[in-house]
Amino acid sequence: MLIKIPRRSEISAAEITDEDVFVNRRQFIQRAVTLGALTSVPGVLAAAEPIKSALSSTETPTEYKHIINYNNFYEFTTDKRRVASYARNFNTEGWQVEVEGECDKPGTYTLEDILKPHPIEERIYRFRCVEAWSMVVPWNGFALGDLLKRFAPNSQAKYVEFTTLYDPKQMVGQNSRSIPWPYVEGLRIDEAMHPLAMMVTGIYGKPLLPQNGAPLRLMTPWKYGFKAIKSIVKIRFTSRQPRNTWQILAPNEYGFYANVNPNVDHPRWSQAREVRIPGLFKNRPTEMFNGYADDVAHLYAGMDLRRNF
Ligand SMILES: Nc1nc2c(c(=O)[nH]1)N[C@H]1C(S)=C(S)[C@@H](COP(=O)(O)O)O[C@H]1N2
Ligand SMILES: [Mo]
Repeated sequence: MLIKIPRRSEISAAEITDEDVFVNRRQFIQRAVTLGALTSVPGVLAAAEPIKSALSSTETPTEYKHIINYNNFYEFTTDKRRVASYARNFNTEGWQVEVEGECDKPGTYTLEDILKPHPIEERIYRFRCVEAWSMVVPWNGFALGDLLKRFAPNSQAKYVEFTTLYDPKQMVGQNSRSIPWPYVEGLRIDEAMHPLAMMVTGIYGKPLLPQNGAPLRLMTPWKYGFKAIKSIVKIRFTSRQPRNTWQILAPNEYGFYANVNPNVDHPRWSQAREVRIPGLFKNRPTEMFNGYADDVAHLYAGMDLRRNF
């Protein structure tokens, strides 16, 4: 995976941020609730307000403009600052998700089928890329486990594998053979069922943009960002550990677990510190499990985290 540290000129351009709009809207709605004036809030606005999750970090979220303009999505381009423009016309109409493998309810589900039963939450999570940059993102979505349970995984379902859309006409980066497309990722079933694991449908109360993995992407905040597979079209339950795309490409650099770990360096760089976008310096100590150790460390009890990186 390439590493590129942003130049100041590229990242600090003054713009009106959507984040201001988001914060103001939240305050407006909160005030309306306090005053008992909820009925005066336009229906659409009230309905769109996600439920605030107790799982949220109290850290200040990264500005929206950075979250939507600094991306890794190799299906479009490897240039982080151009993903947004390459992905602009990505068409997600008629999106379907195939569910396969060790479960009692396999089938083809429309996006509406997938989303319908799940109330949308806002979860503010730290997000740490293996390239040693990080953000704090107010994701919208719901617990992955709540979705997976609907497909009734059976006792052979030890792992779950996710696959991204393959459509080189739209995703022009897929015309390059640098990566064996489609992008694949996987989790152990207990990781997938962990309450922190999330299916993401939006950011800052807005639908997910193509560059961030529209219409549906994974988020596992204690793992490196490459586990957070985008634009998912297939979910497969399996008894065998799936081989994720980066592991196929460079097994000595990218493991299956990919848990954030300051003590296990990437062969080509240290993981001890990170830069918080849009910063310039790696001046933040990396936290074990990205700061979620109290929640997830038990999943790896007794495992050698150097071997199982
Ligand atoms: N399908 C797919 N999913 C992907 C990637 C990718 O190239 N293709 N990049 C991963 C990496 S390396 C990171 S850091 C995150 C970036 O997510 P963001 O652009 O929403 O910040 O997406 C992950 N999911
Ligand atoms: Mo990443």
